[in-house]
Amino acid sequence: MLTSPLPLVSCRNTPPIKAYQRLTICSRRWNSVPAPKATSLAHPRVIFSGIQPTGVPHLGNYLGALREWVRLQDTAPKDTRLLFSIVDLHALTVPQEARQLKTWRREGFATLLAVGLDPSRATVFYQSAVPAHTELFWILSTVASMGYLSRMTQWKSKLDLPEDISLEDSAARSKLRLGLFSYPVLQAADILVHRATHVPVGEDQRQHLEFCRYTANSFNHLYGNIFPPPEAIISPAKRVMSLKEPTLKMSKSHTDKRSRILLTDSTEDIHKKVKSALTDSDASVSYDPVHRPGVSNLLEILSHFDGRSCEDLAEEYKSSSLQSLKGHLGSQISLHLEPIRERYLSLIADKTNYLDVVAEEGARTASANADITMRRVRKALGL
Ligand code: AQP
Repeated sequence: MLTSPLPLVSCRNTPPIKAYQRLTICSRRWNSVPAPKATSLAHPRVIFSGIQPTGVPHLGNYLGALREWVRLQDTAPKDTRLLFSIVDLHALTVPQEARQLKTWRREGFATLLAVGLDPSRATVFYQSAVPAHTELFWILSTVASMGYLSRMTQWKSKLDLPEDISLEDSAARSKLRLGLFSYPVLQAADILVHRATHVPVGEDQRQHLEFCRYTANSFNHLYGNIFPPPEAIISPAKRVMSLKEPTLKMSKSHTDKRSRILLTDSTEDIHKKVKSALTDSDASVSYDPVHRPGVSNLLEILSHFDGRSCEDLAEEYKSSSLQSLKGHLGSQISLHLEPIRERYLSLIADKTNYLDVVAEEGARTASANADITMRRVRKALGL
């Protein structure tokens, strides 16, 4: 049993977290997301998801994934197994500077606890600490379809290549590395090694989940029914858009830092970033994602905190100004993120090795769970 040196982190029992949970849970939209259904009686429910340590998580990661993870943790039946990972091996699909990656891994881990993941309920671990992920990756790569992988969009967007480019193209061949191309196979291994039945992710990951199901079925077809086909749980905040280019998703790697709100931003920074969010020449407020993506993104973000629909919010702000919408949104975001930021700062400043202890315990539990799968897989393969 782990004991946190920081009372604020013990998320089930302390008032600050309770207050935060109330804020989260009071959203009607949020509550309207049905709890995941069990896929099969033969497979107990297992929820797995991960986040890359490619920078401090932002509002898109939070609304699209992390907040959902905490909601599931707090509402899932007791016999549901929960595993959440800092998927550091995925970060290597683009070149990384070692010292920077080391810092981001730790910051990412602290963020998972700061948002409310409770290590006494959920297993929180670094992917690279559980070698079964990479062993299964290799095994799945022997059944994964090259044609399917070549049609996926992630490797093209990471290399700034057009979506219709093929592997035959010389630009693709010279830039593409095997790790980036086969990233979805490692992601499938992450999920399947834990026999996950449900995977909470943002909309951008739906394609990878479909690939994972396809690969699980291919394996099961050849070697027996080992893997339950996992279902995606897509958060209501499907795609939070960039504050500077509202037709692109908010992302850790966008060059303009003002395009994203970090979970660790101060109230002042949040207000500044929201104020400088790109809108259009029309100073009024209306909800029209196609023609007015900037202001519509602001309304969408507000609706994820406020619980009302974007149309209702647009109606309310119809007769006031864009500036007052931005002011209110900045306050709502700050109010919600402030307790997370405080917990994050105490975790990062903590002089005991609490984060390392949680990570080691998480790695042990995750390895034990993954080893059950790998024993079945090796037996099925004759290894
Ligand atoms: N803008 C977003 N809106 C909603 N959900 C999002 N997610 C990411 N961005 C948004 C969800 O966050 C989870 C973790 O994502 P990730 O960090 O592992 O990978 P990513 O999707 O590639 O995130 P970034 O921020 O864009 O990172 P970089 O810039 O490094 O590629 C996932 O569930 C994802 O859906």
